[in-house]
Amino acid sequence: MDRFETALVEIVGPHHVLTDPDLTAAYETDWTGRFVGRAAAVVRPGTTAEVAEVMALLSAAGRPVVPQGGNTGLVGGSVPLHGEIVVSLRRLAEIGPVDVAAGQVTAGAGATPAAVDAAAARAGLAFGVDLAARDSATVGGMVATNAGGLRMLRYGGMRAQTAGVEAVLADGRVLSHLGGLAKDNTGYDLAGLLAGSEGTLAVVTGLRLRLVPRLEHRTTGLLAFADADRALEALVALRRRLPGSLEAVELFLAHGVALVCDHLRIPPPFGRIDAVYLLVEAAGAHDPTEELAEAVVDGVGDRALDGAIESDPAGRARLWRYREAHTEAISAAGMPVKLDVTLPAGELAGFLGAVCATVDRAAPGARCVLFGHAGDGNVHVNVLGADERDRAAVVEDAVLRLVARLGGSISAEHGIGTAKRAWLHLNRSPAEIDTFRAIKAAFDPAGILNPHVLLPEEGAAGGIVG
Ligand code: 2HG
Ligand code: ZN
Repeated sequence: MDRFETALVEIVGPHHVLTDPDLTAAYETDWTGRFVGRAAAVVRPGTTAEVAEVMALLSAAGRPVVPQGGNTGLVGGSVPLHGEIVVSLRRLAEIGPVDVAAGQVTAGAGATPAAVDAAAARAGLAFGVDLAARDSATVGGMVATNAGGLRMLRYGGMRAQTAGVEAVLADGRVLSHLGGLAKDNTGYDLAGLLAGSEGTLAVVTGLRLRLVPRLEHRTTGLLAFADADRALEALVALRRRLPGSLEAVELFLAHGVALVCDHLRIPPPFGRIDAVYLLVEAAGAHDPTEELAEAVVDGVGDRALDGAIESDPAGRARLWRYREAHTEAISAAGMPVKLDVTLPAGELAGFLGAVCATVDRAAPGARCVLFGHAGDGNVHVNVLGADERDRAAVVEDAVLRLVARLGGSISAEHGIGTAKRAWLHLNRSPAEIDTFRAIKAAFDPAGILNPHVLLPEEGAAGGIVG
């Protein structure tokens, strides 16, 4: 063990500095298996004070760091691709008592959203962000990437849930602003800035999270359509008719359902595979089943080919699995190239109709699977059979340029990570990127925090195809 490792061990204890490749492997590969690195070491501090000491040591030694939560990210932003030291925040999982009066809770960065929601439930409240990785993602990682999830439509994403933040600066100083006051105009909104900063500005160690009322009555509907135009017209009608109870409107298509059905060995909805599906969830203090049924009959009408509504947990889960199993079913079929984009509402149908042809031109024979959060205009474009490096880059370039031409965002909710940094210029002007660099330099002058993430490489022309 060298002097540096000995110093780390003195801070966090011998069991929490990992260098054995068998032990570090899980921290070095992202969920998709597409981004694989090798960490100089994995350090697992157990308190904010330990994170501060670790950062002071790493900063003095000029050692680059990748902060890591649940490592469920999809853009290569939390793995040590350049031999960095991984600082895992998972042990900071403590959740404080729910402050019922404020409707808030203080949680360690390593708490999972499921654990925060369970704590909130005991006080009759809920955590407003829900996503498929609810048992393995961490709230610290979710604020670092400003995760969106399944209920973004109703409650907003992680930035909206964050009433305060505690974070350790690169040099080990601690920023702590966890009071959660409803009104607090005392200068820059550092919590808002850290949301979406992807570990490049500071290491998030704790959060003051807003909670939402726990709505005990929930109803889920699945609707099948012959095309995207009709599905998106139905989305507009449902939003209009369910302003107080609509919680999610999710989208998936024939090729995704076919993969899910193969993977889970279940029959397709309504006994056949249709072109486009919307999964709709309404929730309220009173049973919204009738309201949803009326909205479907009167608002959607014969635009839909078929539909089902389920209110009991087992029935709802049966409908949700067609949507939630997409990521897993796609990964079971190969190593996907993942794109996560938002389109303006008026461009969504056109994009859904055009993007797979764009993928096919870029990588003939690749399989294009589309699904996502229709209510937010957010499409997950997953491409199978294009993971070979050059082929992946050509697909990414073609799709992201199409998105930018249509006025969309090249990263809706997964972040930029290492995967999308070459294309940041499609959405952000030189003046914005210069401002990002100035902010980065103010927080982390030595540039040791996630140095290969988010910001384009200095001097890079941007994109890979002219
Ligand atoms: C989801 O909406 C996640 O299920 C994952 O954002 C998306 O696997 C993906 O591409
Ligand atoms: Zn998503």
